Amino acid sequence: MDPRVEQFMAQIIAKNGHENEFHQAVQEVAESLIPFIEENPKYKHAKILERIAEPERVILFRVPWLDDKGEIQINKGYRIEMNSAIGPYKGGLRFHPTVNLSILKFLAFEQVFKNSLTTLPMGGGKGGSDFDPKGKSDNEVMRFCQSFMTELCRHIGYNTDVPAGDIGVGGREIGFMFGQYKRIRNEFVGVLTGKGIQYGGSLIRPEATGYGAVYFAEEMLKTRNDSFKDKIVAISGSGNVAQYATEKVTELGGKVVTLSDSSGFIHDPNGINSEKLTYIMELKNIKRGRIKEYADKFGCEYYENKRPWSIKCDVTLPCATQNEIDENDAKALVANGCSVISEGANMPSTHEAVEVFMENKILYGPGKAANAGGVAVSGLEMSQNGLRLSWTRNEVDQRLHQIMKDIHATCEKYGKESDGFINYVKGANIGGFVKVAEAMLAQGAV
Ligand code: NDP
Ligand code: 2IT
Repeated sequence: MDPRVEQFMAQIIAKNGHENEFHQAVQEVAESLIPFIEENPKYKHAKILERIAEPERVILFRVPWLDDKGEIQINKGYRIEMNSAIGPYKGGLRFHPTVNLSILKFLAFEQVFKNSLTTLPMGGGKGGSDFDPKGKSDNEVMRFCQSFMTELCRHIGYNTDVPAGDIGVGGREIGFMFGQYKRIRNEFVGVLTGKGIQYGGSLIRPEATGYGAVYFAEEMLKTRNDSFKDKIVAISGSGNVAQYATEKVTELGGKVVTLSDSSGFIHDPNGINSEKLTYIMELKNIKRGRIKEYADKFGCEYYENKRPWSIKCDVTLPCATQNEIDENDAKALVANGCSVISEGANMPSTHEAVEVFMENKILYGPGKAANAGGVAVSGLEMSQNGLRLSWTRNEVDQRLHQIMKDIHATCEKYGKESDGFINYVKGANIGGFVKVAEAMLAQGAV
């Protein structure tokens, strides 16, 4: 490791205990940025990177709620307000039993760079709870969301901090939280994004992250005069991001052959066409069932407790969770001929996996660039709420598409190496950093 990065990381580790995921996210950024900052001493003197790595505010609270048996349950609630240099804090809420401070700080840290890359005026934040929505009734989810928002509502606001969804938080949860916010604060404002279309949501927001990750992959393919036509695509996850990534790949002529959940993955060599995707959407969004049921219905293979990275494919879209591709998975993907990775999930590849992609000159789009389409359309939802009008599907989709093209161009600008290879990690990190750093310089030591 570069000794300057090592020295910087020693401070981060000393200050942030055992927060391994946070260390991992900061180190990846530091590796790109420290050489750049050496060439731009104004950022060094103002300690911009040191400041960016410290949240402006961390809010931790108790979330008590009554289950269907009348028993009190207690969860932790969090909101990390990471950076507000270029706009109100913005970022999702995650409800999953693995949620802790390390996970949310890594997500909030990445969000700062991602939101800057979108070109929209949004700072970075993230929040959530260790609440597990799996197996809970709609009433239990509602009572939990109401209790969570009863505390959160005093910390957020449409000019302060605007949460949205992430793992375990979709339209149902956003609806319950919006209702509670409105009831307590007595104001109808765009304080959350990912809202239902009847009460201020944006068309294309549900599709945005998955579509965006595919648009980004398409731009990467274009640099090699290639396209999605006839490509075999392996996708992980089967939630919001995975579903709409599948839809867009199929529309562009590619064939999606895998999807997964935390229990295992399905391999359908015939491809997950639109009829099969409709089944998955019903299974996952309404019945809240398991992906195994797809294999039973359509007669394909199901691999229990396995991830899809052993399957031969041309393009990989990891759309489930952090660190789901390790070094061996990365080697298997490369050995099987995969040459494009576009991350729908946040930090799905370990540090070692990324090294494998780099050594093999894979077109590797890191999450903070590739999955920025979700928060970009959240930004467009905020704009529409501010204007008190709604744009058409086509208008929002075109804006999303253009934003993903622009993010690709930014990555190319800052990440192109002398041999022509585009280092998207470096490009995204520097490209996201510059706007935030300039704003922080202008605003003084705050
Ligand atoms: P969903 O809750 O809709 O779906 C999550 C999917 O990932 C499910 O299939 C889930 O399986 C699987 N999964 C979750 N945790 C694990 C785990 N620990 N191991 C294996 N599989 C797991 O979430 P989203 O689709 O919204 O989010 C997916 C990823 O995309 C996350 O990394 C998120 O941060 C990122 N992202 C989301 C955005 C958005 O707009 N929603 C925007 C940008 C990034 P199971 O049902 O079994 O838990
Ligand atoms: O990781 C992410 O970018 C999100 N979960 C979406 C955040 C948002 O505010 O739309």
